Amino acid sequence: MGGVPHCYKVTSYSSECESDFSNILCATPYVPGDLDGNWDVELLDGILSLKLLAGLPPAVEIQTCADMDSDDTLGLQEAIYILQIIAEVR
Ligand SMILES: [Ca+2]
Ligand SMILES: [Ca+2]
Repeated sequence: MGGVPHCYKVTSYSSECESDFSNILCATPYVPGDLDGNWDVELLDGILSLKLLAGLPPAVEIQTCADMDSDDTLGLQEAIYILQIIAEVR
């Protein structure tokens, strides 16, 4: 699993005219459960999620976009989600 950048440039059509293209804009989607931001959900993410639950300081910067249920918190749901991915049951 990995985040692949999506890049776009846009133009506008109206009847017979076309505008110039815009500058290229790129965005890379986040990976739910990827707490360390390496574009993969793996054992380290599971360990980080359990450390967060225990109130221990993480060894790396946590990616808040890893929130998989959109409740703006990283907690038990993420830990379960990550462990299910690691165990290949999800
Ligand atoms: Ca990761
Ligand atoms: Ca959450």
